[in-house]
Amino acid sequence: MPVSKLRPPHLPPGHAFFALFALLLIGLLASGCIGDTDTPQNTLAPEGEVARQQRDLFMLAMWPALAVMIFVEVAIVVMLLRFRRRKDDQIPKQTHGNTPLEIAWTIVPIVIIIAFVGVPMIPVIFELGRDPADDAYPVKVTGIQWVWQFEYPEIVNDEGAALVTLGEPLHIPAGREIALTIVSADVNHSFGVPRVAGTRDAIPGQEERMWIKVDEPGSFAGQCRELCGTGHADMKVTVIAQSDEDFQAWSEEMAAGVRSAGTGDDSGAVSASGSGE
Ligand SMILES: [Cu+2]
Repeated sequence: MPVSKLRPPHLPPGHAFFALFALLLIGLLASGCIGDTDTPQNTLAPEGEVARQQRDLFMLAMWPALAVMIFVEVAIVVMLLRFRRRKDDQIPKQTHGNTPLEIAWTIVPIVIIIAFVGVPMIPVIFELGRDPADDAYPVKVTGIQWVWQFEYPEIVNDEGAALVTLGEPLHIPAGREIALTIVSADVNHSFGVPRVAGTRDAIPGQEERMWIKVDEPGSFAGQCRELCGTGHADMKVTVIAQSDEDFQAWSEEMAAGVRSAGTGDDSGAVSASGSGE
C-alpha cells in the first residue's frame, strides 16, 4: 500500500475504555509497592548492614535506569507529536544506517554503565559475599521440612553439648557480626529475613557461609523462600537481636537447661510461634 494511503490508526471506543481500565489497574497494583516502611518484610527498610548495602546496590542500578526510562519515553512522545505526518506532508528522504552514530550509541551507554554502576558495585559485591570474620558469632542454620533448626556452638551445657533449637526464633547479639553456616537436612530451602539480609539457599550436601549484622535490638520476620513442599508456607523464621547483656542472659538460661538435637519433647523457654509480627 502506498504510504499516502496510510491512515492513522484509531482506537475503537471499547479499546479506549479497556486501555483506561488497564492503566487504572496497573496504578492500583503499583500502589501496593509503596506500602508502609514498617511492614515486617520490607527489603527497602533495612535494619542491618548487609540489607542496607543490598538496598544501596539496588538504588544504584534503579535511579540511572529510571532516568534513562524517563528520557527515552519523553523523547518518544515528543517525536511522535512534533514530527508526526500531517496532511499533504511529503515522504521525507529515506536513510538507512549511520555507522559512526550506531557505534557511538553502543559504546557510550556501555561506558556509562561500567563507570557509574559496574565499578561502584564490584567492591560491595565482594564485601557482601565474603566469608564471615573469624571473631563473628557462629550459628548453624539447618533447613528441615518445614522448620528451621539453629545450633549455637558457643552455648554449651555442663556435658559440652551445644544448644540446638527447633522452630524457635534465632537469637543473636545486636551490633555484632554473625557467622551463619546454612545447610539443609532434606530438600532445597532458602533462609531469608529481608530487613537483615537477602536470601541464602540451604542446599543438601552443601555448606553456605554468610555474615549478617543487625544494628539495634529488635525482632525481624522472615520465611523460607524456596518452595520446599506442602509445609513451605509455614516455614517462617524470626530473628531476635538482643543487647549484649540480654543475649548473655538468654545464653546462660539456655545453657542451664540445654537440649540436644532430637529431644523434641522439650518445649523450651521460647515459644515456637516463629511468625515475627
Ligand atoms: Cu523450606
